[in-house]
Amino acid sequence: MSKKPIYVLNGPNLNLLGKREPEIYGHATLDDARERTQARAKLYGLEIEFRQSNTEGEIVGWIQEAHAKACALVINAGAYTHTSVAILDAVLAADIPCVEVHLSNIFCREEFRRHSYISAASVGVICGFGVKSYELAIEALAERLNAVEK
Ligand code: CA2
Repeated sequence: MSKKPIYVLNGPNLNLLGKREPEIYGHATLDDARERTQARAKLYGLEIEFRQSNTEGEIVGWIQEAHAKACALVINAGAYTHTSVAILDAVLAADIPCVEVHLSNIFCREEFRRHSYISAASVGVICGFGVKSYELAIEALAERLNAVEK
């Protein structure tokens, strides 16, 4: 099994999770998301590196870093999902499996949220399950990485 962590990267405004718009994004905070994702990874003997940034360039830098330091990516790029060719190019260049996640179901909201640049570089997309989306992404990657449940 790989000893490298899964990088779990979060985009703009996700630091507000649990503090605003609970009707869309739920009551769990980003710290709750980190804890639940970490607990799910631990079940498979996997490590995570969980980060959030409001800056596109910083996220691109972390994805570049992941190429050498991570075994896989889980990305909720927030609004950059719908705008960022730079993040798409970084994920393609990282050349490690990426799962795109969203808290909300982006397909039953505004039309502009239906298109994601990240999907083209992802092995799969999970959306609509709140923080559980992150846990499901870890499960999917664990199987792909052949991690054994402990
Ligand atoms: O559903 C998701 O996870 C999104 O990636 C969240 C983004 C949105 O732009 C995407 O279309 C879907 C927004 C993140 C903002 O997060 C907030 C959380 C709580 C309160 C306010 C914003």
